[in-house]
Amino acid sequence: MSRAAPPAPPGAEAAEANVGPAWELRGWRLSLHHPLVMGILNVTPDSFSDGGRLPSPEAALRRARELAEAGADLLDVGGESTRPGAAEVSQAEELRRVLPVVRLLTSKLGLPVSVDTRKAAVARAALNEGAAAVNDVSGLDDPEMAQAIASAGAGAVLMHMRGTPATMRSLARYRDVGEEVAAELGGALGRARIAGIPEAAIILDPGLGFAKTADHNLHLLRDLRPLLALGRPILLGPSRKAFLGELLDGAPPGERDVATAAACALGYAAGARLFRVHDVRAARDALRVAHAVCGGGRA
Ligand code: HH2
Repeated sequence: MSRAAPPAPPGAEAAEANVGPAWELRGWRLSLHHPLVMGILNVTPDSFSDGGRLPSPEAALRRARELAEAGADLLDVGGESTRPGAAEVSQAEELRRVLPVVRLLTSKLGLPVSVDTRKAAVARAALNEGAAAVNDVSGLDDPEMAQAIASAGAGAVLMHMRGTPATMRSLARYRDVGEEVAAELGGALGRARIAGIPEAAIILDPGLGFAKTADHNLHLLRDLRPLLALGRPILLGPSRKAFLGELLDGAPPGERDVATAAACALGYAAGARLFRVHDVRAARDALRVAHAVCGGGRA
């Protein structure tokens, strides 16, 4: 008796059509034929789940090695918490936190490093220290950011949010969250293209938790088709976020890694290809299962 092939998961076809073979970032080529995991390295005193854990560049390097060992494909270094209500960090302070860590990681680790920043000056300095990509949660809000990325030949993650971390909560109002996030992210994509950032360098992110309610996050995880229609691979950052805590009867951030892995697997089935997480091993394992179930074979 022969079995019918399982139906393709929603988004899978669109994902295959537009991911292209690889994400190209400053000489690195990360294949998108299997899920990619971005390990989070927050060098902040106040990040919502891991603030204050990495007091020195050496501690950051030790943590980076653990993330690499667990299977991270790249590492994302951030010097500013963007949790809801977070205060802005000065450029000088962000540079002081981020640069020594980027310098150490790019010289000691054989993995690409991205810098999580909204400031073009911080991006430029990190790129000078060897960072391969910029992860901009503001979607190129700083008028000099697109040029900073383009002239370095760096990769770009363009995330959707509204307002700033201080104001975004009140801006979580949508008629159709998927269509509106895609339309607004399309503006950032246009700015990237005009600045000359190559297509193969650009990744899009709906910004889970950024000007989104829990229901908006669930809707986006369920249906990424409007974003996939923009024609670029999708990154998701569900890691330890409050909407998972709500689903787990108020579990604290440190107890949300299994839920994060589940969200990654479902996001993969919906068409996302990159995942920004704290617990790399858990996400990696869940994504290997998702990849095999979706017909991609063994990752
Ligand atoms: N989420 C956070 C930070 N950067 N970047 C992208 N591309 N996508 C995300 O969803 C995303 C991101 C917030 O999480 P975290 O870094 O854990 O916390 P904090 O902002 O408090 O440092």
